[in-house]
Amino acid sequence: MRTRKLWELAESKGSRLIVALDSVPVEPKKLVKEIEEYVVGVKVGLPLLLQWGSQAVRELCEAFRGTLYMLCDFKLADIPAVMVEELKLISELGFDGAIVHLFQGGIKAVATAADRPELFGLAAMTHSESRLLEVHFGELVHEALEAGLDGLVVPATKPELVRAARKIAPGATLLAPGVGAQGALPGSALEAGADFEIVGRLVVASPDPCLAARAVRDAHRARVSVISEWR
Ligand code: 3DU
Repeated sequence: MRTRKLWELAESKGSRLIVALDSVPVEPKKLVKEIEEYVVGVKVGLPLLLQWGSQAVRELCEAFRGTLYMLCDFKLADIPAVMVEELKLISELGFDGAIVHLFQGGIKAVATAADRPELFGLAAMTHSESRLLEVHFGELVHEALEAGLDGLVVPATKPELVRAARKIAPGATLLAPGVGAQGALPGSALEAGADFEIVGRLVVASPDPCLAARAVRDAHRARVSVISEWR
């Protein structure tokens, strides 16, 4: 099974938390060291890359890929030939997985590339203005499934879409951003059927990221035990 590392970390650390690193106020390695105990992985966004540079991203992957799932979110949505090249470079930086858009089409060709990281297709977005994607939600999920992607990104702020994705793709690994700063409560997306919650500013912009990460991890633990009693 792909995403094995992610699930093994979830099991061994008792965590369903992936922290989104976008604008980070301190040196990324220092921040990740502080929260490492409570998270299964970190998601690296374009603001971090642009602020700190690709060498810092490479060093971050080198430092933590042994203990964390390293997820890349560079908002990829290009023609297949360019995406294949981007994903090869992302793999070389040391990432385990990458988030890709689906609306541009051609993801099947991208997914067949040899040197690619694990791929999570973005099926819908968290903000209310993202109507055009939402109209095609079911088609985007099917596009990802047909291409054999490893998982989906679904919005915690729209639990009905998390539930729908879980129904259409029962075996997919579902990652849900939108918790904290964007309004969804920690654990709410897990309850709707997601497997992991992606949390950024609630942790990263906190005066005490370590404490914030632990609080979210604990909220997840409470939900996961209730959920597994249901199943
Ligand atoms: O709002 P936060 O600070 O918790 O960060 C959420 C992260 O998830 C951020 O990196 C953003 O780029 C990403 N994301 C969404 O917020 C919503 C989506 O639909 C997809 C990705």
